[in-house]
Amino acid sequence: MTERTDSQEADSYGTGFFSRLKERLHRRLGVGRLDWLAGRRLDDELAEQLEDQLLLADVGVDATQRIIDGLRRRSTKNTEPGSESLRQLLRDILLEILEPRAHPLLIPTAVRPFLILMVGVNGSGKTTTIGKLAKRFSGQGLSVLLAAGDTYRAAAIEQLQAWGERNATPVISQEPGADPAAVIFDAFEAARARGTDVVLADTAGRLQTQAGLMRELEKIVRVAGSLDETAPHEKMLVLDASLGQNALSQAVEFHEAIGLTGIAMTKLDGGARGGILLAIADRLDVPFRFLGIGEHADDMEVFDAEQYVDALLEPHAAVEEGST
Ligand SMILES: Nc1nc2c(ncn2[C@@H]2O[C@H](COP(=O)(O)OP(=O)(O)OP(=O)(O)O)[C@@H](O)[C@H]2O)c(=O)[nH]1
Ligand SMILES: [Mg+2]
Repeated sequence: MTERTDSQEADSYGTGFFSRLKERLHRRLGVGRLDWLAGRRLDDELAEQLEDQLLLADVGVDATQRIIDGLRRRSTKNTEPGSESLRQLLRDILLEILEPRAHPLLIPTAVRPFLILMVGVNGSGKTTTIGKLAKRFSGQGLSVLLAAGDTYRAAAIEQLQAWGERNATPVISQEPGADPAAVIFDAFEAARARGTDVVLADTAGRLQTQAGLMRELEKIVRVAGSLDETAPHEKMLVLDASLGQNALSQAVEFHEAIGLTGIAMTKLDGGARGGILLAIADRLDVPFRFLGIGEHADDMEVFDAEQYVDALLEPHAAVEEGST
């Protein structure tokens, strides 16, 4: 893995977000072409066609229904809806779904150490996202410590150590097979003793059973709470956006088990259509914090609802290539 250049690094801290997002997000992202809306009224045929496009983009049945219902309700007030007004209505409705979920992760100065517990199924991008966050926070002048809470696989500890070396960030780890709650407990105590600002705790994505994994995460949360009753201060689910509706069921399951406070969506540079964020936003009141758009340390953006909706509705998307 190679590090990226300084100009790309500057970009990832806020400027040029939209152009970078468009450039990096996979061209499949989006609901597809909408020019066929031109000059048409919202009749049943149009509603059905739009419904198909939303479903293909992973928006899911419930959120798609909500969007189409919203369009029907509002467009009846409009006697002659042209293409722009329908498109504008659609944009408004998507924004109304995503805007309430746009709360950036803030690290209050009064909370030290600030413990971020990263959870998610195997391969979703937890360890990579920890590396990206460590770089981001260090760049903001915060001291960071990593906790190797995925003790299920020896390689997981090594992978986290590699990220620690890349960012010059200390890593607290124990032997493979150790109790993850104990590792995170130790890391939190060490961070407290050293005056560290942020602890990023990795966890396993797979145990023998999914129920076992949820019990382990519940225990970690309990043990962290015994050190500081407000910890973990962030319980962040890492979700692979290319999994489509499976990402929604994962979000529901993790939220029921430990009560999530944030979501990082990864692999939006892959084959994802991106509508899954609408499905999740429609179902769960959990903010989207970050978008992962690559494997490198700088390939992450803060979620912005307006820019995301514009990326979804951009005509550059899949249908142009005839790939739906
Ligand atoms: N294209 C792309 N790849 C990503 C992104 N985030 C992570 N990956 C890749 O996805 C793979 C899995 O990432 P990990 O960070 O190891 O996932 P994990 O959740 O820690 O997995 P386990 O430790 O097995 O539970 C790696 O090859 C990463 O490089 C992303 O935003 N875009
Ligand atoms: Mg991992």
